[in-house]
Amino acid sequence: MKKINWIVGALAFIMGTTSCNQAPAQFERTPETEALLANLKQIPSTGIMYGHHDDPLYGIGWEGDPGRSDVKSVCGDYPAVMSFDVGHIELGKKQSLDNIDFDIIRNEIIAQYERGGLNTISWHLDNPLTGGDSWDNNDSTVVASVLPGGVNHVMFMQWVDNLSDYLNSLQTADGTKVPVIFRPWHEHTGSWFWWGQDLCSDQEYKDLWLMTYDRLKQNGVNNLLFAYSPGIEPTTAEEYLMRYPGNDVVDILGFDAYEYSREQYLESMSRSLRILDEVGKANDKIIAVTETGFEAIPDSTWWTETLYPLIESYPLAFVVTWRNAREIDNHYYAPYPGQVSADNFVEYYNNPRNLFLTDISGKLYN
Ligand code: BMA
Repeated sequence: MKKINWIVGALAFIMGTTSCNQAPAQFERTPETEALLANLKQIPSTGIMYGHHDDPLYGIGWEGDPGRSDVKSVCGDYPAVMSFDVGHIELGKKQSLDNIDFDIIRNEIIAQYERGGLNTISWHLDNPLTGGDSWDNNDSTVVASVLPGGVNHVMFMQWVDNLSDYLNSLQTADGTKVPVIFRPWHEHTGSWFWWGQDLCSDQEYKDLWLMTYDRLKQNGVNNLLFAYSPGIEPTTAEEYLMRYPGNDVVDILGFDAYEYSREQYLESMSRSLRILDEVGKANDKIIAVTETGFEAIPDSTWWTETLYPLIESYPLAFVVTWRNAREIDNHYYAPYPGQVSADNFVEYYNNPRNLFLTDISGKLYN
């Protein structure tokens, strides 16, 4: 044991002294994850993948029906990207914050991988200081409390360990780990989450990201690409990058933007896309609209007359719309059969530049 430690130490010393300006060690990714990273860079030359949060879990008027998806019911194909949330995995709970069994989420993540699609995961975790939820933003010492030396540091590391176990458990029957895009600490340029703009300093935010990244790495989680996704608050590339934790710990750049009025959406999307494109090119990163949508899609031509014209000229890998809640009235962001924008969604689907599962299956992991 001692001897091995000594050899490892000596090797680390030699490597440290032979290469200068070495970046922090990166994840040793699985081959499938490495292939995904390379393939995602090629996606924009063919089009933009469409994604939907919680797509196969539930929809309008149903929950847990095998193979069902509101998107598929409307256009005949699954989304290329499925987004999931692992809020409450940190607590060791059986169910997520949206009351879905983590075992079911795991099965759907594996199923989406096996049919050739992409998965992305967000984390609406609880507030570790107050015991409230992600949106409990009354205390601005929460981030500091989980950093080294903070009163919640030890507990928080356990939370990341619980998350790590789950991410490591995303495996097919033959033991292949499913690559996922992990999107932690999102919308941090707003102040509605406990890790938001007014709730911590720039340095505390970066430290939070790096600490999470390092712990996942130590725990052997090697099936992740990392996505950085502020909200629409940044007005310049500098502001977008104000809390950026670094090119070696981020693979995908994005932002989250919602429509509340058409004018506001056109303005914020145009600005955020311009900034994203600029920062993406400067840092050689994949870019994506990590969350978007118009709640209850009351606009019958939203897909082809609002969303598509905004995104079409940008080299985006994907655009994800939020969930079709089965438990909250009018909280949905993809159409279902009969919904007012359903026909228009089929038109969006028929545009060969909008990529769904059958367009990308077989092209992401090898
Ligand atoms: C929000 C809403 C909530 C949900 C949360 C996490 O935007 O959809 O109802 O709990 O996302 O999925």
